[in-house]
Amino acid sequence: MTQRADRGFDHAIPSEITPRAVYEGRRRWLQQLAAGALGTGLASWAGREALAQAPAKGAPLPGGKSAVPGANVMDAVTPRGLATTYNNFYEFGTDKADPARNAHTLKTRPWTVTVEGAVNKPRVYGIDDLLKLSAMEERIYRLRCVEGWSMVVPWVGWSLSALIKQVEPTGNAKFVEFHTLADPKTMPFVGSRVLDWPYVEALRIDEAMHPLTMMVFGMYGEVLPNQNGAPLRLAVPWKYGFKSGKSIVRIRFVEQQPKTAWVKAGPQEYGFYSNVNPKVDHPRWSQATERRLGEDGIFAKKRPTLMFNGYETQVASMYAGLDLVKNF
Ligand SMILES: Nc1nc2c(c(=O)[nH]1)N[C@H]1C(S)=C(S)[C@@H](COP(=O)(O)O)O[C@H]1N2
Ligand SMILES: [Mo]
Repeated sequence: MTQRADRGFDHAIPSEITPRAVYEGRRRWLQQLAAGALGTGLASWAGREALAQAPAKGAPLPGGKSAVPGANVMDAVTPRGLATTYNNFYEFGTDKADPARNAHTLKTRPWTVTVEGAVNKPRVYGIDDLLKLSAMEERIYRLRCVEGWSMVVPWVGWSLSALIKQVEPTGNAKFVEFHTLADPKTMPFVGSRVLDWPYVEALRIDEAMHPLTMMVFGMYGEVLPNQNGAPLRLAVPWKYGFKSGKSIVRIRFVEQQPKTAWVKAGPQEYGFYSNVNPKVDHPRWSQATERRLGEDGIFAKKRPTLMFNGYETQVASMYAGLDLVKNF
């Protein structure tokens, strides 16, 4: 288990360095690590495919074609076996293989989502009501992790705006918080000090209302595997992956900008906005490039990271006049 350092959570944990990665390029790995080019657990994914057992197919959850502009990127889809075995879900452990190994204990029924705060119609939704709230769409989104890797996933769900409209936010609703489950009985790492649980993330109300902001119930045409955030998670494709909370239980509309779990863990490293931005480095590593899961060998060339993760046309106008270096 890793401890939280004063500067925030240290991603460079020894357990991430797989024997295969060490075998394949120990010298270059150490050089890059020393140069701060990796700084994270990046070297581990290539070995994962062989190490981890892809989960069995889940129940089918098909989605129709989406009419939302930018909803389908042309990039090759990441193999399902990688997207479901190389995960960040710290409630189940900090190693990329931990969620697939441990998340079978998560109970996704019964499940309710409390929607509250600055709304005219607060409500507690059962998961089966949420599944029917709007038509399921499949959307192929990029997800860029702050650690420097990325993937392309066919998510199944609908625009969060459908739910927001139903509860009628008041004029005081400036931000939306997403609280995720923190159950020490089923989530072995909720007792650890890695983060201040529950995992809370938040968006500005206009970001939450953006048609690309997606409430996700499935991936690859199936119900979400537990390790990917069952029974429902967010996908906010122009922001670093940590803004997309998994296993959401509470959505709260508030007036003040919330203190999110990652901002609490390291305000210098994880800003509230966390828009994917190749020009704003993480204090311990560059964000200029990324490694697409499953695409290359460990030490093959990386690809350049795109402004707003490639969703600039759709989202840039929301940040007009905002200093994106200060508001990182
Ligand atoms: N509850 C919860 N949600 C979470 C996380 C987490 O640790 N706990 N990790 C985040 C991070 S850092 C990323 S990159 C994505 C990863 O999603 P994936 O495992 O489906 O690829 O989930 C995000 N949502
Ligand atoms: Mo991430």
